[in-house]
Amino acid sequence: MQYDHIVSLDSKRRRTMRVMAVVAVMAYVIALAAPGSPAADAQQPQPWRCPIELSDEWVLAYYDDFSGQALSPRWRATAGAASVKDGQLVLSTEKEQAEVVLEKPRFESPGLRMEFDAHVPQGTKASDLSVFINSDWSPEGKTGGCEGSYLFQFGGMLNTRNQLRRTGEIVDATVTTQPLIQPGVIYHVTVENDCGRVRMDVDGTTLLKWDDQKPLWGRDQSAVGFYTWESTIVIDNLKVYHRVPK
Ligand SMILES: [Ca+2]
Repeated sequence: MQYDHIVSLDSKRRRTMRVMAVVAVMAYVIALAAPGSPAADAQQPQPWRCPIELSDEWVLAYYDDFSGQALSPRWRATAGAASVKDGQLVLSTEKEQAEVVLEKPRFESPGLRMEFDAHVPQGTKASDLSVFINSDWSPEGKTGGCEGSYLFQFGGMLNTRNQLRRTGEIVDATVTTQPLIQPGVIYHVTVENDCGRVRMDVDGTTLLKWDDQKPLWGRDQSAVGFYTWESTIVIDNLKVYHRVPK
């Protein structure tokens, strides 16, 4: 009888300990999954880390106010027509796409930013007041500059949506339908790839942003340019900045 009592006590103690162990494990798991815990943070996609340390400040690498009589030979129209008129770059096409690429210089840093003023002339059709950076374009290449790049489409698809294309693929998370291009309005546009943090601002408001886990950058992804579709776009006061290695 006494023996049975001892067995019963041991059995109860073991059950209690098992319950306590299960509770402790559950509490540990819950704590690990809590927002801000190391485990929860590890589940979040981490921003891509630059392989080289870059300057904190943005350094002006190229400036063009298109004040010459003709378009600088640095620029090459790869589709449609590009020219200088009234101190501005005019890119136009009546059919399908128009594109102009800045052949030199190229921008190899993983920190790259372009800023410019742009508009579609009053009374004309608006579609794609668009710009690309980190393009793989080369004079010997067979594809247009916008295809192997980050293409920021403001008023893309016949002025129905804004979106980012990465090497031709639409990044669904960036698609919006407002604001769209109003012909005659001059916009100040900034596009940036800052070590994988990709964004487009129009008049100081962020139109799209997206974190790329495998950012485009480097010598083979270093061209920039402009793009439109069945439209005319006018560009001025272009500045290209980069962050330089420390
Ligand atoms: Ca100008």
